[in-house]
This record gives sequence, C-alpha cells and structure tokens, in this order.
Amino acid sequence: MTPAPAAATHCPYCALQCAMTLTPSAAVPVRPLAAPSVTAPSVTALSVTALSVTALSVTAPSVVSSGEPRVTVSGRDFPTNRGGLCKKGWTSTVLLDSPDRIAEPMRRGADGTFSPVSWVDALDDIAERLRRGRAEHGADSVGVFGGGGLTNEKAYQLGKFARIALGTSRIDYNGRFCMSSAAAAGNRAFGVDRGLPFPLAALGSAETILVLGSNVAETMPPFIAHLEKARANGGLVVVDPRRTATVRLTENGGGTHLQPTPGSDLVLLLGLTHIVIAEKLVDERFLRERTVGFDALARSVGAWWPQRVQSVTGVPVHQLREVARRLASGRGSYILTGRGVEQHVDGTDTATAAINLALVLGLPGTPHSGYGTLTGQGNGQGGREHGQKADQLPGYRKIVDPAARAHVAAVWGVDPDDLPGAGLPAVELLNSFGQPGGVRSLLVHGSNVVVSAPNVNRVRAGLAALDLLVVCDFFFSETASLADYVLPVTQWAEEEGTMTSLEGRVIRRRKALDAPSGVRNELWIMRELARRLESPGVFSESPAEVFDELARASEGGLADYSGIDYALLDSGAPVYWPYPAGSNGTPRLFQAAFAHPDGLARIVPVTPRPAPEPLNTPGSLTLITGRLLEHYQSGAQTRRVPELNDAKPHARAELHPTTAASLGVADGDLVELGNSRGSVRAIALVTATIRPDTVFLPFHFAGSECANLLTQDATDPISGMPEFKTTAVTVRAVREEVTA
Ligand SMILES: Nc1nc2c(c(=O)[nH]1)N[C@H]1C(S)=C(S)[C@@H](COP(=O)(O)OP(=O)(O)OC[C@H]3O[C@@H](n4cnc5c(=O)[nH]c(N)nc54)[C@H](O)[C@@H]3O)O[C@H]1N2
Ligand SMILES: Nc1nc2c(c(=O)[nH]1)N[C@H]1C(S)=C(S)[C@@H](COP(=O)(O)OP(=O)(O)OC[C@H]3O[C@@H](n4cnc5c(=O)[nH]c(N)nc54)[C@H](O)[C@@H]3O)O[C@H]1N2
Ligand code: SF4
Ligand SMILES: [Mo]
Repeated sequence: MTPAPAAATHCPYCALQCAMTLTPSAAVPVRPLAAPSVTAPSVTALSVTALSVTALSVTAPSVVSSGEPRVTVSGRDFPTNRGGLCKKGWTSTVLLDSPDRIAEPMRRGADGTFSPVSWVDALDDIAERLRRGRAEHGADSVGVFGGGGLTNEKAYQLGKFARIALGTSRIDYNGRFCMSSAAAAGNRAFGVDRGLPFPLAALGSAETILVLGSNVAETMPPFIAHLEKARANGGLVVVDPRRTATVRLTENGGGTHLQPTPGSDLVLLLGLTHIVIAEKLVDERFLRERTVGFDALARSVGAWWPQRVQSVTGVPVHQLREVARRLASGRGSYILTGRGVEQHVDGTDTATAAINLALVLGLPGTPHSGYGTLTGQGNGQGGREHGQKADQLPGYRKIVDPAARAHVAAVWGVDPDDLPGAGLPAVELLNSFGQPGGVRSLLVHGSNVVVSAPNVNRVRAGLAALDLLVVCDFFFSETASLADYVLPVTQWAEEEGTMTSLEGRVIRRRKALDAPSGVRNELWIMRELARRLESPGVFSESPAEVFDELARASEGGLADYSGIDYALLDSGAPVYWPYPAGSNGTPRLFQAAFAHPDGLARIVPVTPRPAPEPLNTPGSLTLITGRLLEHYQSGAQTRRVPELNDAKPHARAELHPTTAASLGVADGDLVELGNSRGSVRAIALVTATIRPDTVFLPFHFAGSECANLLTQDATDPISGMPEFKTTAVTVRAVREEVTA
C-alpha cells in the first residue's frame, strides 16, 4: 500500500494558525516511542518562569500521537509559530476519530430523542420548512448564525446563501462576540480593519510592547517567542487585573505589570495619553502630516491627570509615567489589545483610546512600531471580511453602499435590488428569537451559542421558541442538542480551504484524510439547499472555485483578494491582503497612507461612560471571564479531548485568599456565584494572582458551570459587542454539598 502523502496545513483552533504537518499513520516511519517523546510539549502556563522561549519552538518532538489517530501531528516551521504548537494543537487529531462524532444526519423526534435520517430526507424537509416559513412570515423570519472558525470559502458562501438563497438580512456570527469592537475602532481610525497591520514577526524587533487585556501565554503560547526582545529589554508591559501567565513574563526584569480595576482601561489609556502630551513626548511631525483630530484629543484628556487616573484605576502614578516614557523612547514600540479591554460595552472606545495613544506617539505605519489587535478565532480575520456580518458584503464592503451592492450582485448574477439590507448584530439577532417579527427558523454554522453567548438563559429560551433549528457540527454541542436537525460536517483535516490568520496572511488548509462516509462539507450542504430553494446564482462545492469567486467579489474592496488563487498560496509565497490583481500584496499597511480617502488617520476623542450595571457595590465582587490554555471557546471540541479535559475537567472560580477567607471558603470548596440572571456552581481556586475585589471564571464549561449564565447582554453601541468581561456577582460557600 502506498502511504498517503503528508499534508502541510495549520491548526484547527486559534488565529495564530500554527503550521503543522499531518502524516497519515501508515506513512509514519516506525520508531520507538520512548515515554518522554509521546508527551506533547504542553506550554504550561504555570511553568512560564522556567520556560525558555526559544526552546519551546525547537524541542517539540516531531511526532506525537495520542491514542492511535489516523494522522499524526508535527509542528512545521513557519514565521508565526516557528515549529511550536500548544497542547491543543498537539492533540487536535484526536477529535477526527472521536467516539462522540456524529456520523449521519440526525432528526429530533416528538419525544425529544434524535434518530438518524438520510441526507435526502433531511435536506428535503429542511428546505420545505424554510420555504414555508419564508412564505408565511417573510424572508427575515429565517436567520443564519455563522462562525469565525469557518474557512474563507464557507464564510463567503454562507453570506451569499443567506442573501440570495434565503433572501434574508438576518445573518450574523460569533465574531461579533470577538473582534467587533477592535474592528470598529480600526475602521474608524485607520479606514480599514486588519488585526495586525504588520507581520507578526515584526514584533521581534521592538524594545517595548504594551499588551492590554490579552493573556497570550495561554491563548496563543507560541506567540510569546515574539515578545522575547522586548522582554529582554525590560520593555514588556502587560495590563491585566489578574497576574496571568503572560504577566509573569514581565517578572525578573522582563517589564511591568499594570493591574487596573476591571473595566477601567479607558481611563488608564486617557491617563497615559495625558502624560505623553503633558511631557511633550508626542510625535509632532507625525501628527501634523498623518493625522487629524489631535487638538480635540488634547483637550479631552486634559482632565485625566495622573493622580486622578490612579484613583480610578488603582495603577500608581509612577508606573503610569514610566510606561508613557518607555513607549515614547523611539526605539520600536507596539501597542496590542486583546479581549480583556475590548469585550466591554465601551470596547470600541477603549480600543480607540489605545489607537489614539499609538497615534500621538507616531507608532502606526512607521518602521519597528505599530498598533494591532490580536484576532482570536482560527479564521477570525477572514471570517469578518467576506459577508457573514449583518451589515456587510464580501471584500469588507458595506451592504448599504449602492456601489458595493452593484459589484457583488453582478458577481452573484442577481439584481442589486434583490439583495436584502443590513440585518441585526448577534445579540439582537439572538434576542429576536420567538419575538413578534423576529427570527423563527435558524441555521447555525460554527458556534455553540447556548454556552458562549451572553446571558444564556435568555438565549436558551429563544432557541426553544424557534419553529426550526438546524445546526451543522461535528458533535452534539450544547446548541446542537437543542436542534431539530443536526447535520454532520467535515473537520479541518478532511477538507481543502483557506484561512486568514491574525496577521492578515492568507494560508492553505489542506486535506489529509477522507471524512467518514456519512458527513458532508458545508459547501455541499449549501449547494443542495440552494438547489432545493430554487436559488439564483451558482453554489459550487469546490473550495478552489468558491475561492476564485470570492476573489472576484472582493475586487476593489478594502479586503481585496483578487490577486490571490490556490496556485499562489500553494507556492508558499507569503500572501497578505490587500492583494489586488497584479500586486504583491501588503505585508505592512499604512506605510505611506492610512485607508481614509485623504490618507490621514482619525484621532477620535473618547470619554468614559457609566457602566450599565454598577460594579463594586457592597457585598458584590466583579466577575471577570476569560480562557484557560487547555480549552477552546465553548469547549465543544476540547472537552472531548481526554488529555485536555483531564487537565481541566471543571470550571474553577479564582478567588483571592483574603476574599476567600472573608467568605469562609477554602481552596477546593464548592461556591455559588449569582446575580439577577442566574447562578453558577464552581470549585474555588484560591490564588493570590487575582485582585481581592474580583472573581474569575473561564467560559469553556456548560450546564451549571457556564459563566454566561451570569454575563450581561448589554452591548457596545457602536460594535454590538456584549459586556463579557465584567459583571457584578455575589459569591457564597455551598455548605450542604461535599466536593470530591
Ligand atoms: N486556550 C485558548 N486559546 C484561545 C481561545 C480559547 O478559547 N482558549 N480562543 C481564541 C479566541 S476566539 C480569542 S478571542 C482569543 C482571546 O485571547 P485573550 O484576549 O488573550 O483571552 P481572554 O482570556 O478572553 O482575555 C484576556 C485577559 O483579559 C483579562 N481581563 C478581563 N477583564 C479585563 C479588563 O477589564 N481589563 C484588562 N486589561 N484585562 C481584562 C483577563 O484576566 C484575561 O487574562 O484567544 C484565542 N485563543
Ligand atoms: N463569558 C465569555 N463569553 C465569551 C467570551 C469570553 O471571553 N467570555 N469570548 C467570546 C469569543 S471571543 C468567542 S470567539 C465566542 C466563541 O464561542 P463559540 O461561537 O461558541 O465558538 P466555539 O466553541 O468554537 O463553537 C464552534 C462550534 O462549531 C463547531 N465547528 C468548528 N468548526 C466548524 C466548521 O467548520 N463548521 C461547522 N458547522 N461547525 C464547526 C464546533 O464543534 C463547535 O461546536 O465566545 C464568546 N463568549
Ligand atoms: S496556539 Fe495552539 S491552538 Fe493556537 S494555532 Fe497554535 S497550536 Fe493551535
Ligand atoms: Mo474570540
């Protein structure tokens, strides 16, 4: 038997898109697997002080198998991960043969149990019910919820399917929970939103890097190699209310930890900007030649003198001054934001304040410096460019723009007047379920909303009120378990496609093995439904054909892919968008001009607003939520990987020793966190890494451990981002129950 060739591809999980090679097991040379080499080099966050950043990328064993997967993973050298992978990457192939995998379409019967059904029967019935729903309640009664994990091809086709096969405006996706605030701020300031407008490896030349609200050491472990120079220079500054694994990289001379009160980052940034202006550290020439709006900003930060900022944020004046001066040193400074500062009701303004600080220092678009946001999901960047967003058409175009409608309608072969208008952002979409005039039938592609959306009790009630819920997934996720139909789809190693990573680089996902016979690619599912719905336009099931169409649809847009095709990507050339036909792409944006028509960046003054729900009220703690190294998102995938789940089987509520003592809680005790929306039970993890006024929960767990039972569905007025990061809760010990 000739072994199948190895496939050069990328990890299925986060936006770092670490390069990996998948080798079919038969092709793996037989070699003794000595005990140490079968253990994946998990970059454990807790051993960060001992971690040699370079060793991480080179000492990874080349072959790791967990169980006997049909393919084995090896890290592949690439500028972003330099051969390194985290635990999730090493164990990613386990899910291809997971016993939980859904092998054929499933239909929920009247008794609530699922039974198999043929593809033809499932698709016929779904199409008929969609057609009926549309006839009775209008096209906008059908909704689509997409995901930032979908390939560019699937994300593009889903947007097209919604607009022309279903005729609905009601499409949005989980990127609204992820990148929408930074995207809105980037569009407003620079005229374009590419998360990192420079190659990631450029960070390696910086002497100062300010990381606000990101815990990259756990969320993208191989990333930390790019922080090494700044760290060696003592210039890594991490802003986080917790002393995270990333914060620990600042210890021993690596840099500075600023530990603000949760939700006070906007004030912190206004304070840093105030100091930069007051100490005359601004880049006057840059401001004059490349920006507009400085005078209004200077006036607006006037009131945020250091002492006042200290009293709001808790960050001492001397640290504020040190950080401002260091950023202005002129020796290469980057400012990066993550979800910790963006997932708030003022997330767009906070990201704007970070951009304003970068602009007064003259960082964006200049060599060895810049501002960027760290995109999260595997295709979180591409997923926000091709039309899954409620207000958007491919090429990062606006659906309300007549020229954009005309261009895209021509590519799709439809009349521009037949395209629907703008729909509803994710939280409003979810909250419309079962409401008069709201969505009654829903298709979900790549999200587990009953775990990951804010205020999930409300989401669950909305899903229950639907006439039809169809979920495409590999597993019975918590959302799939509520569906009328679950359609099993191919996983990453079983399909071809492209992804656009956090640095705006388009990369190839390659097929390594055949999918189980009962599962289908989503491009095929969309084609089959479109045919049954007698849709206009062409719905190809070939990823390369869909990509070529996407490239044409994007032509002339902000995210222009028109010069890219599979042959170019397969040549291994670095491909950064915008990549108009005939160009060589754009590794570094903004070198000559920003993307506004006049080429100037906009400095937009922003000011703090009162929180929708008060924090720090007597008797309450501030709940902050985030991630653990071992789990990905709603946990639908990683809770099914034994090695990951065994390491972190439950949500643990992190409490400061002083707070725990005052509540009478010891490490390992069961606690209940509650507020008006719900309650969560979790085991206490008593740790001094957290502030006494806060409690931390990861959001990867379901059932009574689901953090989003407590979160608010109040949203940012510009981006629609929910307030995921802060919520007031009460915490009490649960006495009657004994934990294992
Ligand atoms: N292991 C793992 N890695 C992942 C993912 C995953 O689920 N698991 N998901 C991927 C995705 S989609 C994303 S979006 C990224 C997210 O990556 P990150 O942004 O790094 O992740 P989070 O843990 O959500 O938030 C980062 C930090 O914000 C802090 N924080 C909370 N509130 C505040 C605040 O008010 N101010 C400040 N300054 N900080 C605050 C938290 O303490 C936390 O340490 O990770 C990607 N990588
Ligand atoms: N409290 C709190 N809540 C949060 C956050 C937080 O920090 N705190 N972070 C938010 C963020 S940044 C994000 S990105 C969201 C993410 O949360 P979700 O949107 O729930 O993301 P996943 O858990 O990745 O869900 C993806 C689902 O789709 C399936 N899937 C994976 N790939 C594909 C595919 O190609 N096709 C199809 N059809 N299915 C696929 C997986 O099996 C899984 O069930 O959570 C948000 N929720
Ligand atoms: S950091 Fe981990 S999860 Fe993210 S792409 Fe790399 S291996 Fe995958
Ligand atoms: Mo995300």
